[in-house]
Amino acid sequence: MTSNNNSTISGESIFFKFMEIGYDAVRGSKEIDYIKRLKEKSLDGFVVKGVLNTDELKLVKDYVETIPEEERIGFPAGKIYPAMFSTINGTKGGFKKYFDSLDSYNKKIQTADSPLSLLTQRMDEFFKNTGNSYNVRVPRNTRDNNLVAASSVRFFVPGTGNLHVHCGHSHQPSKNTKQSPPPATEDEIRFYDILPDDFANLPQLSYFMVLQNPEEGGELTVYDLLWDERITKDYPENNEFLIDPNGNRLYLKDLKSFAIRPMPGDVLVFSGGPIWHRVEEVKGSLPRITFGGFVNFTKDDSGIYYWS
Ligand SMILES: O=C(O)CCC(=O)C(=O)O
Repeated sequence: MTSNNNSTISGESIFFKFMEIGYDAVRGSKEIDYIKRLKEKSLDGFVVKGVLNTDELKLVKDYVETIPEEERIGFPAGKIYPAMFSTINGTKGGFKKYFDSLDSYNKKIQTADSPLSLLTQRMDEFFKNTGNSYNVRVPRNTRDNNLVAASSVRFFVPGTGNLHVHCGHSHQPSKNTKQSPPPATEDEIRFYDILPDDFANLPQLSYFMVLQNPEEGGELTVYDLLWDERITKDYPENNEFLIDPNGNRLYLKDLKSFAIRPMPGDVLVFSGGPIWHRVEEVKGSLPRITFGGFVNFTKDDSGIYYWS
């Protein structure tokens, strides 16, 4: 697929298999399981247009802008709400901090007429349609059986709003096993210790709905480079080069890449586990606002978990 710069997907060469579809077409047909196609690698990503219509989008966007500053959690690109599951990372208070943040989020989504409830229900419907042969679930943590967050709102703030090059698989244990021995105290828990037993760590997908695009920047750049345990970074924020298995620098400027810029109301799902990618710096006065997370499969491939 090649494309010009006015499209959602743009670049000189579109070297991965990406497609765009309307939400009505997805809802109207159960013949294609798009999520399964990503797992089977006959597709690398897809953009579903118009998952929220203009009125719904306005309602949701206006609402998320009222989320109090003190409830938003800082992350390198700006703020996130609620905290990400990965904040349970074996440091003191991580488990409590995560579930405190989730409590406030759950209250908001359980309020029937809350725009956040509309958004979470629509994302659930979205996965039941795009992954229609799977049993679609949000994971419960095995420590106290509470649901983790299905998605999070990400505010990419102009000035700091970029996400350095990464791929989902490099952030988690590559083996589909848990840490051993089990953590003795709450403070030792890492999020992957309390994932359900049938949760397969690999492969992982990324997804997000755009709620607001910035005036400039904020596009997702995907690189012609796939995860390999031996490809590393010298420090997490390095946004210039990776290090190949022989210790040589792989400069991003020398890699083939293309850009994806979904419109507000669209959802992008892609193989963000294996594909190295980054979010470009947000410019102008408007923050980039997305609502997203990850998708993993069950070990027997009968179900998918979506989570943040
Ligand atoms: O745009 C977002 O919300 C984050 C995209 C991303 O880099 C990811 O999901 O891995």
